[in-house]
Amino acid sequence: MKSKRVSLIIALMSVAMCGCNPKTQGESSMALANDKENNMTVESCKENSISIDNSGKDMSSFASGIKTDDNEKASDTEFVLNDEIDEHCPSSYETTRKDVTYGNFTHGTYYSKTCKMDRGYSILLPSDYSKDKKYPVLYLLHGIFGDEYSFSNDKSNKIREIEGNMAADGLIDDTIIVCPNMYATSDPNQKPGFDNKSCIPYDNFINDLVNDLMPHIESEYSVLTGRENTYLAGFSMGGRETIYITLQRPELFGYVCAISAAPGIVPTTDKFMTHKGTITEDEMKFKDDAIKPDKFIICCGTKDSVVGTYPKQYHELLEKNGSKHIWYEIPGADHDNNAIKSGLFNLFKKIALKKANS
Ligand code: FER
Repeated sequence: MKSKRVSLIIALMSVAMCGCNPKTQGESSMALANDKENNMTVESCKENSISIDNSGKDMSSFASGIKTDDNEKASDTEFVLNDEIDEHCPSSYETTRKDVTYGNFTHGTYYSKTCKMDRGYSILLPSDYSKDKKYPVLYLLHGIFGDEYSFSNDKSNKIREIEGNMAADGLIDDTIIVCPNMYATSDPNQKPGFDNKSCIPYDNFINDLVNDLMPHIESEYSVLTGRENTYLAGFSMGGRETIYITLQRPELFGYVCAISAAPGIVPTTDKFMTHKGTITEDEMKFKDDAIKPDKFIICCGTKDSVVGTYPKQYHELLEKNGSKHIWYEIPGADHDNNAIKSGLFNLFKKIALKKANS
């Protein structure tokens, strides 16, 4: 697991070596490394933007978090269903249990009118998925350079275990988890990168999600519809789009969690690039008459080496603009699976509390 962490650190160093961003945030004090050892190649570094050739390189540390040891930072304290946030996912919910049959990931495609092409998604279906039942749905968005396999191929995020164990304990109903490809471009040759043009498809995902993917899922699978049964979560770039989508379409999602959200919703410059932003700081809020999510969680690790304190800044902006949400920090977590597990667990815990009270 250390090798992945080292490769992310080296990757970040190669970006820092460009030295093109004067205003940086949360930079680590790392020694310079030989370029040849780098896990990704910095191809150009001009006008505060960096293009990175990600072809064939392992970018999974961005897409689904830095890998950590199983159960590292898991909490052993006894779980109590209440309205409190548990900073870490309790180990009893992220551990594989012998008596639980977990859901399985499968893959599907849909035609996207937004992107004018077929697009893929991974979908976690409960082990006893049946057309005779209807299930709530969580849309779970990956990080930059990711795709629909980022979460399903990474066994250390414990998505199956957390959903399966909480359902087995009767805390939540069996829930379908859809992991889309969030890069909503109509140009098959366009690739993600740390520059504004390469990020447009991420901000375009809202159109693909609402107009193409959600209708597809609702017609192809036995799902409950409506905001009470429709949840949204995302990690890093997926966390950024989770916040953006929630502010634009708050009536669609009852329960939302943005984990370690990346910068760029509002204008800023971080160590990777200068972000034009999609909305202004004043627009970072729900519209006055909006139907809002029941719970809107924003969280981040206290040791996040990639997005630093940007999630906290989103929280502060939302607070300043009077938009209700829950903010918490995950002690000791980096840009990693401890943050993902914590965010997912607390999202489901809020859903569990609603179920218990209904
Ligand atoms: C950035 C910092 C972080 C950024 C994206 C990220 C597009 C995303 C990281 C991830 O998804 O892991 O400035 O700009």
